[in-house]
This record gives sequence, C-alpha cells and structure tokens, in this order.
Amino acid sequence: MDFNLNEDQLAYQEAARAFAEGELMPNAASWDEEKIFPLETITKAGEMGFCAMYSPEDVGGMDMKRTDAAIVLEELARGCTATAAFISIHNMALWMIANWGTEQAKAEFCPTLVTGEDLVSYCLTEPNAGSDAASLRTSARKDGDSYVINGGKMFISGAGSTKVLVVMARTGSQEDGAKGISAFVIPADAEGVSYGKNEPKMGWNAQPTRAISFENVRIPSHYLLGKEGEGFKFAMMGLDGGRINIATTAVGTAQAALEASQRYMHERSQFGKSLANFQALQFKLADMATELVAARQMVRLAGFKLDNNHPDKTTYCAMAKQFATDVSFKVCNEAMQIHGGYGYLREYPIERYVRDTRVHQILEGTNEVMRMLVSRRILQD
Ligand code: FAD
Ligand code: 2MC
Repeated sequence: MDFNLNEDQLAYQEAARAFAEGELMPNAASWDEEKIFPLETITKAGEMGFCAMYSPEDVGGMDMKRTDAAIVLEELARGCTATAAFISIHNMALWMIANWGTEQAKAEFCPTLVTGEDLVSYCLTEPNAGSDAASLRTSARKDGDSYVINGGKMFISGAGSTKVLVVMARTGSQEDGAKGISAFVIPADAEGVSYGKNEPKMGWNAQPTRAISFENVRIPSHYLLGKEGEGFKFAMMGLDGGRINIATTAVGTAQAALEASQRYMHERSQFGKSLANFQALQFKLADMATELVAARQMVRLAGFKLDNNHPDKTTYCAMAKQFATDVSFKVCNEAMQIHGGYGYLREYPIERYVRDTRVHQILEGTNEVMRMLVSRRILQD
C-alpha cells in the first residue's frame, strides 16, 4: 500500500493549486460579496481540462480517475469553494451525458461542455421531492418522436446561466416510484423552460441557485439518456461521484481555514504572548489537523472504491460525504473561534469558509440521508 501521490497526481495537484492561487483566491471574496458567477474563469478551468475530468476520451474528456479528480477539486476549493463546487456539479452532469447520451446528443452537447464554454446543471430536486427524490413528479410524456416535459425543479445550481440541463422526469406512473423515472438532456433555452429568481442564500454566492419550470417543453426523443426507467439509477450513479466531489471541496476549504489559523496563531498576541503559546488553541489546532487528515483519507478511499467498481462503492461515497463535510464544517467553525472577533468580519475569509461549507452537509443528499444509506447497508448483512 502506497499513500504517496504518484507523479501524475502531483502534476494535477500542482496545476490545480497554481490555478486556484492565480485565478480563484484573489477574486473569491468579491465574487461572494457581489454574487458573481465567474463564467470566464470556469472556461479557463476548462482549458486546463478541469470541466471534463472524468468524462471519457471519446467525447474529449480527460478520463481521469475519481481519486485524481478529487485531488484537483480539493485544490480548487482552497481558492473558491463555490466555484470549485459548481465545476464539480458540471463534471457530474456532463459525465451522465457522455455515458448514456445518444450519439446525436453527445455530438450536439459535449464539445462545448467539455471545454467549459457552456455549462450544465443537474436537475433532480423538486419543491416536494428533496431527500425522497424518487417521489419526483415532473413528467415526460412520449408524443410521437418527442417527449413533452411538464413540472418544476427547485434549488438548481447554475440555473439561468447554464446552457444545458440534465433533468430527471417521470415517464411511468407515480406508483412506479424510482422505476418510472427517466433522465433527459434539455437545452436550457428550450421553449417552455422558465427560471425563478436567484435565491438569496447564506453561502455559495459565487453561483446562482434557481427554481426551473417546464411548461409543455417539447424535446426530440433522442435527448433521452439510456432507456426509459433508467433515470433514477443514472442520477444516483452520478451522485456517488458527486458526493466524493462535495466532500473533497469541503476538505479543500477546511485546509485553507487550517492554514489561516496556523498563521494567525503566530501573528496575534494577547496576554503578552502569541496565541500559539496557549495550549487550549494548540490542542484545537491539533484536532483540526488530525480530523482533516482522516477526512481526506476517507475521500480518497471512497474514490478508490468507485474507481475499482467495488460492490460497496455507494456506501463508501456516502460515508466519505457525511464524515468529510461534518469535519470540514467543524474545522472552519473552529478556525473562526481561533480568529476571535476578526474571524467574524468579512475582512478575513474565515466567515465565508463557514458559510460556504455549511451547505455541503445538506446538498447532494443530506448527511441524514448519508447515514440512512450506510446503516441500510450494514443492516443488510
Ligand atoms: P428535506 O428532504 O425536506 O429534508 C428536511 C430535513 O429532514 C433534513 O434534515 C433531512 O436530512 C431530514 N430528513 C428527510 N428525510 C429523512 C429521513 N428519512 N430520515 C431522517 N431525516 C430525514 N438539487 C438538485 O437537484 N440540483 C442542484 O443543483 C442542487 N443544488 C443545490 C444548491 C443549494 C445551495 C441547495 C441548498 C440545495 C441544492 N439542491 C440541488 C437540493 C438539495 O439536494 C436538497 O436541498 C437536499 O437533497 C435536501 O432536500 P430538501 O431541501 O427538500 O430537504
Ligand atoms: N447506483 C446505482 N443504482 C442505485 C443507486 C446507486 N448509487 N442508488 C439507488 N439505486 C437504484 C436501486 O438499486 C433501486 O433500483 P432497483 O429497485 O432496481 O434495485 C433504485 O435505484 C431505487 O433505489 P432505492 O430503493 O434505494 O430508493 P429509495 O427511494 O429508497 O432511496 C435515496 C433513495 C434516499 C438514497 C435517494 O432518494 C437519495 O439519494 N436521496 C437524496 C437526494 C439527493 O441526493 N439529492 C441531491 C440533488 S443534487 C444536489 O444537491 C446538487 C448540489 C447537484
């Protein structure tokens, strides 16, 4: 067993770190403050290959291992959590098109998604179907050589700015549950697609979140991914990898918070000594560092399970998402405590790290849903 990063991984890490430090870190605070979705910067990330990391080469992707993509996303998140997290969602949705799209759909949508010139949203959640995603009601009715989509999605990242939507909709009846769900690729400007306001939110301000309505949206039947009834499985397979990504972007942010705390403890003095002399804070820093190492290792282990198609890959992805996002939020919050009142001010990045990592415990499956997945698996044995 070798815990060292190999040459390729070190090269990916270095490239991502340079990109994060040059393009993301200097702008993250103003993107957050002004709610700017940095489309041009994401296109630059696309030039580096970061917009199609684990999509296959036949569509122009990098065909990287999930473990390697996690290394890249961790570094990007040190620069800007919200931007890195959107890049991760884009990678997940593009991977679904690349894997299960028809040749026509792949030829139409993949080239500009791979380069990051265009972006794609992942549309599963509905106002009344959040954790219970299989209860979704958006319908897709077959009509000749078309499908007609009606319904609505909630909380869609990137919506209003993305050019393409991957949408899970019901081709079967409500009683069919998960088996009645299919996945589609839909142009974001198709007639009948409309968008809600950019939801004001606590964090992730460098990317918009909107509701989407579909009113008699007619799409050709070759926009169906795979076969009818396979959509829920595809959505969940996308999320296995997505959950590693959400976990690793939380770890990257917490790493930045840890490094800021280390610096601050040397810089700040009280009672005639630097904070680095107080054992209460030394121990806090030690716990932060230790738990973060455990979280990172768990993310990489889950990546390894997914890369090797291990039968328990879904369980490991859920464990990693739950553990790493809980640890990362705690580390960011502890970093705020170490920074005292200054940590609470916008002048320092710590309060943004806290706001941005909080949502990682909620989305791509809440951490309660992750515990549900893990306990279901344990109790099966
Ligand atoms: P609910 O499902 O209503 O849950 C409420 C609470 O009940 C939670 O604590 C939950 O854990 C708990 N709960 C529910 N069921 C159980 C149970 N069986 N046992 C124990 N506890 C339970 N979705 C997309 O499809 N695409 C996106 O791009 C996207 N982006 C998002 C961006 C942001 C900023 C946010 C906030 C959300 C985004 N989501 C997106 C939606 C996100 O995935 C959901 O918010 C999440 O899955 C939870 O659903 P819900 O909000 O409806 O909460
Ligand atoms: N891989 C392959 N197939 C899977 C799978 C996976 N990871 N997970 C489930 N399936 C299959 C499963 O095998 C079953 O098929 P079959 O009956 O043929 O065996 C089918 O899908 C239904 O699965 P379940 O019986 O487990 O469905 P259930 O409704 O009980 O629970 C649950 C599913 C709770 C795990 C799912 O609804 C879930 O993940 N909920 C959370 C929703 C979520 O994560 N939303 C994220 C939205 S995206 C987002 O937030 C972003 C920011 C982008």
